[in-house]
Amino acid sequence: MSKKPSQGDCPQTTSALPIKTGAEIVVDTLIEQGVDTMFGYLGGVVLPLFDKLYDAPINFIIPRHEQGGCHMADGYARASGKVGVVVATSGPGACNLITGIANAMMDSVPIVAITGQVRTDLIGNDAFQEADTTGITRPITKHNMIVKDVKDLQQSIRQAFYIAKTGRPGPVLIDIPVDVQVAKCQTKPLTDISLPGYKLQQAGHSRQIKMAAAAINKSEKPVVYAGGGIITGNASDELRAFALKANLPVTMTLLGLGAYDQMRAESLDMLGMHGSAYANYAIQECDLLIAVGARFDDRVTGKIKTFAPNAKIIHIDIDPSSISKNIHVDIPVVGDAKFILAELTKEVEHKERKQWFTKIAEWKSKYPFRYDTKSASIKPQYVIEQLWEATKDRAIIVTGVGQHQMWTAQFYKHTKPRHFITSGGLGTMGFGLPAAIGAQVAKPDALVIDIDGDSSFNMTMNEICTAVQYELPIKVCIINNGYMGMVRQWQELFYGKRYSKSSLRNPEFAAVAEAFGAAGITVDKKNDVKTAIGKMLAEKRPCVVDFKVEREENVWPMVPTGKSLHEMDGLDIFESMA
Ligand SMILES: Cc1ncc(C[n+]2csc(CCOP(=O)(O)OP(=O)(O)O)c2C)c(N)n1
Ligand SMILES: [Mg+2]
Repeated sequence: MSKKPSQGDCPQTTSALPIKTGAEIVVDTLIEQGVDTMFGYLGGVVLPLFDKLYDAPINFIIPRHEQGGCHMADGYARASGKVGVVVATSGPGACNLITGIANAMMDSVPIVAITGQVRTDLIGNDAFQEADTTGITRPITKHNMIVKDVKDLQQSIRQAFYIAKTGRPGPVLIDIPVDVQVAKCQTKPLTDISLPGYKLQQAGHSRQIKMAAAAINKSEKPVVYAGGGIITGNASDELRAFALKANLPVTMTLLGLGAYDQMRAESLDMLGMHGSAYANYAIQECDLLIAVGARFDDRVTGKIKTFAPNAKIIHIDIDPSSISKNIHVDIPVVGDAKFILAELTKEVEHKERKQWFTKIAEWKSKYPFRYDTKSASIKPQYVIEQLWEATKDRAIIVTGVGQHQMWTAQFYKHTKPRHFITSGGLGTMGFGLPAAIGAQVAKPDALVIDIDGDSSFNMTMNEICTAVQYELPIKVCIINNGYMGMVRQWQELFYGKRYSKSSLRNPEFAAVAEAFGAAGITVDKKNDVKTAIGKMLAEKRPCVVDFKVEREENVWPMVPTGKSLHEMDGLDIFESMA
C-alpha cells in the first residue's frame, strides 16, 4: 500500500484543500467515516494521535489491556452493526491486539485497528518497541498496511473502512509510523473507493437463484442452516419472510443465534456438536440443505463424509472462497444474503410438507434440552433459564467460552439479531467481559449481560475497572463451577476422569468486583438465584454475580469429534429425565 519512506512533509500545492499533520488526517478521516467512539491504549509512538484526540468529538474508552480494547471494539461492532475502532502503540501494544484481531477475523467482524510504529528510518533496526506488526497480523487480518508516506494516509484509512465493512466483513489494520503522524500533507477530497483487486458480488447470479428456488419447491424435507452471515448482513427479516413463505424449518449456528426467532415453532435451534437433537437429526435426514451465511465449520458438521448424507446442498454466501471449501455444494449462490433471500422469496412456493413437520415435532417433543430440575444444587442451566425468565428478549447476552457458553446457547431463547454476542470461530476465553463493555457502549440504554465462566472471567476481569470508570452498567453472571468446565468434561469423557490441571483456585469474585467499585453478589443456594437476579437487574452500577453452580455438570447432547451428527451422546440422559 505504501511507497517510498517520507523524509518530511509533502510539497504544498495551491489548491484550497487544507494542509494537516498525519495525526490530524487520521482523526478527521475517522470522523468523516462516521466514527464517534473508539477504544484504545496509549504509548510513545501514538502520542501525536492522542494529542489530536484530546479535543476531538469522539467518545474514547481506555481499556486496562489492549486485548480488552480489541474485544470491546468487536462487541461494539456486533451490537451496533458499525465498524469498531481500536488503537494501540507499537511493539507490546500491537502484540496485545493479536487475540482480538484473530477473533474478529474468525467471526467476520468489521474492525479497524490503528497501531503506531517506530520512525520510518528506524524500521528494521530492532528499535525500542519495534515489532513487525503488519508481518505478524497478515494472516489474521482481512487486509493490513503500513503507511510510510503521509500522502497515502487519508486514502488508506478510507480504504480500511471500506474493506472492513463490505463483502465478508473483517479486521483491517493500519500501522502508522510516528514520523508520519507529525509530517504534514494536503488533504484529498472524498471520492469513490477504487480497489481493482477487490471485487464485490452483491446480487447473486439470477440463474443460480432460479435453480435454488426450483430445488426448494421440489423438496419434501428441506432445512435452512443459517449462520452469522444473516446477522452480519442484516438479513433476519428476509430470512423470516423466506422461511415463512416456503414453509421451511430453520436451524442456526452458534453465531447465527438470534437470526431467527427461537420462540417460533419452525425454529430447530442450534445444530452441531452441542446442538439440539432435533436439528442434528433433521440435518441427517433432510433432502435439501439451504445454507445461508454459514461456513460448514467442523463444530457444525461433525464427520464431514456423513454430514447431511441425503441432501442436495444450496450455499448462499458473500464470500466465494467459502463455497465448496469444506463440503461439496450443488447450487452455490454468491452474493449478499439480504438481497438473495428477498429474490428467492419471490420465486418459492408454499408447500405443506406435513410428514416432515410431523417428524420434526416428534423429535422436538422427544428430545428437548433437559437437565435435572429436581437437583438441590444450583444447576448452571437453571441459572440461565431464570435469566431468560427475568429478562425475556430485552437483554443483549454476551458469553465467555466453555460449557456456560453452550448452555447459554441452549437454554436462553435467542429471538433477535445482534442480541447474542459470543466468540465462535476462535473460541476466545476472556472475550465476554470486554465484549459486553463494547456492546454497552454501543447501546447505552440496553440491558447487557455477560454470562461468563469462572476461568474465562479470570482472563480479562481487570476490565471491570473500565466498566466502573465509564459508568457502564453491565451485568456479569459467573457460572462458577471452579473448573475449566469444558476441558474437565473432555477429561471426564475421553481421559478417564484424570482432571489434569483443569481446576483453578478462584478469588471471591464478588469481593473483587467490590474492590473495583462495582457491585458484587455471591449465590450458593438454589433458592437465592431468583432474588439475586432481581437485585442484579435493579443495580445501577456494573454488577458481578458469582453463581456457585454444580461443579461436574456436563453439556448434552454431544457429538464426539469424528462422529456423525446423529451419533449424539447424552440422549439417554435426557430420556431418563423425561
Ligand atoms: C484463551 C483460551 N485459552 C484456552 C482455551 C481452551 N478452553 C476452552 S473452554 C476452556 C475452559 C473454560 O472454563 P470456564 O471459563 O470456567 O468455562 P466453563 O467451561 O467452566 O463453563 C478452555 C481452557 C480457550 N478456549 N481460550
Ligand atoms: Mg468454569
